[in-house]
Amino acid sequence: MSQSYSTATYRLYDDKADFDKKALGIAVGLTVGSWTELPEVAKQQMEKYLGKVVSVDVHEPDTGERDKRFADITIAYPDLNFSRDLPALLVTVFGKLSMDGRIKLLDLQPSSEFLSALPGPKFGAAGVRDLLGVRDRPLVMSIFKSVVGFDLDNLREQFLQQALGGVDLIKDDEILFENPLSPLEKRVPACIAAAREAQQQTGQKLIYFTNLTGPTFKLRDNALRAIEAGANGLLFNVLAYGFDALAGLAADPDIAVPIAAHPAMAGALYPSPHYGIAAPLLLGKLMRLAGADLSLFPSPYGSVVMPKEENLAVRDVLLDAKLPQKPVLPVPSAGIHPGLVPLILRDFGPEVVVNAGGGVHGHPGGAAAGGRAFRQAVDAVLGGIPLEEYAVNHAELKTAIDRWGVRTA
Ligand code: 1AE
Repeated sequence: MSQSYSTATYRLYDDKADFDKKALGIAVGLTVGSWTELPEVAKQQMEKYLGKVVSVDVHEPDTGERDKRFADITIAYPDLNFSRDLPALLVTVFGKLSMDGRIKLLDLQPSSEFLSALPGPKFGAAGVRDLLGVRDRPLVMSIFKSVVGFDLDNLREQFLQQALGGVDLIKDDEILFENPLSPLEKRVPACIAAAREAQQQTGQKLIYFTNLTGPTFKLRDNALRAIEAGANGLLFNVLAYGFDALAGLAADPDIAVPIAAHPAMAGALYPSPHYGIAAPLLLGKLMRLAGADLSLFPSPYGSVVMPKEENLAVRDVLLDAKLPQKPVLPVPSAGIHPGLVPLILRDFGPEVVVNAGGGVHGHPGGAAAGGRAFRQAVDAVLGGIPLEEYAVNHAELKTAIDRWGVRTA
């Protein structure tokens, strides 16, 4: 039977290194440790555990700027060497190596055998749409703002106002943890009751992504407590806990609600050209393999930005039809306002969540008007009507445009 391998691709900067030698050093060093010194009989036994250099693509700068010299190196790792979980794969391919010079992990191509061990998202993009009964338009999400130090009545009212605006999804702020003013057992029922109240007026279903927090070993209990209290979605700060914590939650049959992955701390990992993990892998592929139903990440347009090419690469991997795990809803976020909706829909297409906090709550007419302005902006774009023209008969959109303007590029 032929052996299966998972591959990793790195970008390695070095002004004078022999990149072929470096690649061999990685392939051997991260698998069997040493090779040339082994006696022939040991080599035969160890061969199946030995990493292999797949390619070394050297980029010599023509300007003579030696610090820009790099190579893209792909190494194949025998699946025999690690168990079928993300921590084992990540530590194998980028454990000690992540600290060894100017090296960035660009991509992982796990074998189909490895992939088949990861169930991925329970709902995925289509499943979330099924829960909402919305299949024909981009979804709109609103983020709670001003949560710390606010009591239950205030949060309930904030939730109601957001829901009345006709948004599909509402997420807690990621910095809302267990606290005496708005404990999970009281906050969730209050918000879900507000969702029902709003639904009577808007006719619209809504998912509330309650922030799942607490020590790692209490996450499962806390998730079940939230669901018991009525939560129909969970927000999770994946990178603070690790991908395997998400994988455990997503695979748990008792946690039968969608999970939105927040990118908190991602800035410590992806933005450097020299170090860390590339955004499409970190916020795209790994989130999907671990089981996020929605993945949030900075957009190219708002207040916290990611270059557009990188951004669309995150989107591509979340939706890539070739991966066996269900596609994940991309949620480009941070500093989004209704005047950005044409750009978001142009670049991301219909399978996207338009997500805003300040862009909803900062609407001069309040959060309900803010939500309506977003829904109107989406309708305008889907109808092929410029926002300014649509705004003539849509007061909330008009006010939003007066406040934030319309970005065309
Ligand atoms: C990239 C994450 C965005 C997020 O969580 C958040 O709270 C955004 O808020 P606004 O839309 O920038 O106010």
